[in-house]
Amino acid sequence: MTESVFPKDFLWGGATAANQVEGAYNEGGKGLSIFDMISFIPKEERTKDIEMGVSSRKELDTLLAQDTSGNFPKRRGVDFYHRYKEDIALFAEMGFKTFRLSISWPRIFPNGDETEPNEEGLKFYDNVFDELLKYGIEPLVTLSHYEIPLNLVQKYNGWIDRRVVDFFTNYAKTVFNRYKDKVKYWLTFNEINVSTMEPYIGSGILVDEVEHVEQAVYQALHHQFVASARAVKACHEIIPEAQIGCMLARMEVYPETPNPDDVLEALTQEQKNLFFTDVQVRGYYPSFMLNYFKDNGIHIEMQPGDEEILAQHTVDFLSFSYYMTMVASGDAERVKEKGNFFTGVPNPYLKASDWGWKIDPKGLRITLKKLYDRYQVPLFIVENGLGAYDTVEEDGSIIDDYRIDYLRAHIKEMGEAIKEGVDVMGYTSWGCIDLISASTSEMSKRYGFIYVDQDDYGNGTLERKKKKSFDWYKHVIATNGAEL
Ligand code: BGP
Repeated sequence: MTESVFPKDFLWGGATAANQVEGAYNEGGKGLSIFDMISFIPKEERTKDIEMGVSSRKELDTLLAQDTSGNFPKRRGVDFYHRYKEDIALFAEMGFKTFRLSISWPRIFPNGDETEPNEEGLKFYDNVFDELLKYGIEPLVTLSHYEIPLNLVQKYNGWIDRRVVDFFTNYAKTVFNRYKDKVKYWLTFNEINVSTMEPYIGSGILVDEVEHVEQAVYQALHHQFVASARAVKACHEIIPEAQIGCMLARMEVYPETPNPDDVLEALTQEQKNLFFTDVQVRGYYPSFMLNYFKDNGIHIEMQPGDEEILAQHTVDFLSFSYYMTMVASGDAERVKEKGNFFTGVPNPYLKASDWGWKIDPKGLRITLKKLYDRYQVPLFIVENGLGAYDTVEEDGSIIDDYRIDYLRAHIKEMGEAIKEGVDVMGYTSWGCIDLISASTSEMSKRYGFIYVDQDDYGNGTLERKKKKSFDWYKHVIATNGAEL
């Protein structure tokens, strides 16, 4: 057998988020979350690729008045809430060392601002963690994966209000205390940088209710940074042996040409992407960002002690999602190309997924090297994968060679980065079981090793089926990445 370049205790696994898999949106005492309000819009009727946001109270009220049995895919997920045992057994069969999931904040605090948690919600995750531990799978838990209780939006306009820091701290302490013997790996906010691009999803902000959107967004973000640092502090105090990380939607940006204007633009975009991890890993706002605030009339209101807590309670590791790379041009007039949350100019060297996301395995290696050079903390790839349409053959098989090719190429480059000295803790492929897409609410955009029988409109038996990639990944894990 070829020798593995991956560390012996490398954390192989898969990743999900509560709002995209659980369903049962109104069971077990759960309150509504911001994602429960996203209705499905078929591709032909969509005006933009990303349909994640709600911007006004009126829009929210209209959605609240709608029949809940209709078009709200994130409310139904793939029924993990009732089928977690079956799903975890399949993850165990693949040999997962870890499983990334998120706790739904409104399952624990239905309104977000009460002091007493919902016992039924706590019990659900006890059961899930017990089931994982039964198979020796380490839970990797995101505290907030686009999952703000709706009440906090309605009453406080989300993270703009400083009081939300206390609500979140109470939530974080509650789950650390409850699960201290079960969960050793934690993440604070999923893709924290999405806050500036999608304020409703990232920070629970209704933009129609604020005068200066950027001011509001960065103030909310400051509160999230403080809340994240407080969670790090509490986690270390309550579970000393635990490790807690931040989470970034990583965007590697290439300059289109060696023209210094393109290079400078690429660098500026990178700095804006890395600002979030600068604060969470280094513990302070970088000077280029302070300057940006000054130039744009943004004033961040800080309370005494904020700078100290950011500096003293930095994360143990940096985790990130990686799907694609972008290309920057110094010429702002050029045609913009779509990506997940980012735009750029076309890269003629790369192919794209059916959703236009550029496939770039080597970019993962570049990113790993760059992040490790900059921060010198362990890295964890907690999302990577190919969203694709799958076909169930007549004999029931699903031959997803395109997914295997994608993952193989990325894992290979991750191995190269490790060989070159980068400290990588683990790899959790996104959507290890098919789930509802975050950006489009489609079910047909599938990432899984496990197929779920459900269409974009919620029709289907929800039956689980192994795809060809299931056995492939099982072998990857069994050989600790030596055989891809
Ligand atoms: C990330 C999110 C995930 C996930 C993934 C794929 O941004 O953290 O929740 O869904 O992207 O995106 P999509 O579902 O839009 O294909």
